[in-house]
Amino acid sequence: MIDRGLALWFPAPASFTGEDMTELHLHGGRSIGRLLSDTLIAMGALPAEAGAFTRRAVLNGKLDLTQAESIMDLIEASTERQRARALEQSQGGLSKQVELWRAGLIRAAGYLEATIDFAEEDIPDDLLTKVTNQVAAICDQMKTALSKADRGERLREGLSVAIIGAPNAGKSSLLNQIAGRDAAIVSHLAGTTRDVIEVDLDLNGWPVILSDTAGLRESSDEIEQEGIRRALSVAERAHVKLAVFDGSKLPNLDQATVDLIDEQDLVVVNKIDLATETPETIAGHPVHGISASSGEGIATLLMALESSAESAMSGEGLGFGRARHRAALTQAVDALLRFDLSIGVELAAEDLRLAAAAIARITGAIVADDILDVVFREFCIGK
Ligand SMILES: Nc1nc2c(ncn2[C@@H]2O[C@H](COP(=O)(O)OP(=O)(O)OP(=O)(O)O)[C@@H](O)[C@H]2O)c(=O)[nH]1
Ligand SMILES: [Mg+2]
Repeated sequence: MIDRGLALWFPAPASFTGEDMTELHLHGGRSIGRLLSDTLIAMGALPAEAGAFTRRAVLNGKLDLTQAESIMDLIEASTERQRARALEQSQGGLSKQVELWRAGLIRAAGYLEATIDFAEEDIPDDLLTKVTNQVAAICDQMKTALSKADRGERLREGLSVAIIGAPNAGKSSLLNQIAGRDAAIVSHLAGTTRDVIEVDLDLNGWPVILSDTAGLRESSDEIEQEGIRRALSVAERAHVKLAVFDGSKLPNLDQATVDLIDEQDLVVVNKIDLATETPETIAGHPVHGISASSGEGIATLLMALESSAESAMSGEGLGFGRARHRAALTQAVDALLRFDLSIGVELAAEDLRLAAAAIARITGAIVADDILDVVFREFCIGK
């Protein structure tokens, strides 16, 4: 006797994995769990590895790989839009798209191969035109999907936004004001922040990772230099930068910050309580006047950040947002760009088959163990 509990029996094939399964529900004490698993292992059971259940579901044809990935995305979704996206993918939308492309390519290859035994003059002219047009259309659709893959990836992982600016501009105060808590140390001493401090935000369902960084200046302090190096590297990788200027120093603008402003960035003048006159634009960008200490102007700035997030992550057909999907799509597109009837029908058909095989790896219609390992490594145990 270990405990009193509940055994739930899920007979095949309607269970999650498609196999006979039993769940044992016991009281949550650690010693109960340990004794139960020791007992089961002694009886010959094996402990589950990461993603073992979903992997079985895939191998038994209950789910394809994109649906398995969407389960992981659902578990990790922290905002509403991430959840909705993951749920949509779990319903098999990606798989349908991949299957349409794959079936189209296989059919086209079949048509070409059927003409191999024909004398050249017997091949209907419009057949070759039809195949060429169809291949071009599929290639265009794949290129469009590839061009949207970045947006899909951003939605899954969150938009990275870096706060940059001169020391004392009020970057940490801004981070704290937005986060609604004292996440970063604020002080009147220039050069306070050294480490990069990250805060997760949910802007109306759009996931954003906001980073506070060290103030940019020449410094002889070794630790501060390292902080500035990190600040610049975060700024370089960020999707959007919030360039913060010190309103009390106007009309002086920190040139190092001005130089880092890119098209998609937002420009902020802080300490408007101390500023006499704020410029309307800096580096061609409209200026958001705020006071990080009082909160004035923050709501408007957040609305601007939300629309940046929306334009960076919204849209239809964003499902192919994993490195694995992108690699397969790129390979397929490469094969289709190579496709050329003038090199001979047989070789051309081979390129179509290569493209079909590449694309099939996305759903796992053709699946190798190493791909399964990559997908399920990220799962937690028990899923
Ligand atoms: N008057 C006024 N003071 C502010 C405002 N925002 C920040 N401060 C003050 O400015 C000083 C610097 O603020 P921080 O947020 O530490 O500045 P920082 O840009 O993070 O500075 P470093 O970490 O050194 O790069 C602190 O004394 C803040 O209280 C503001 O809107 N108005
Ligand atoms: Mg700081």
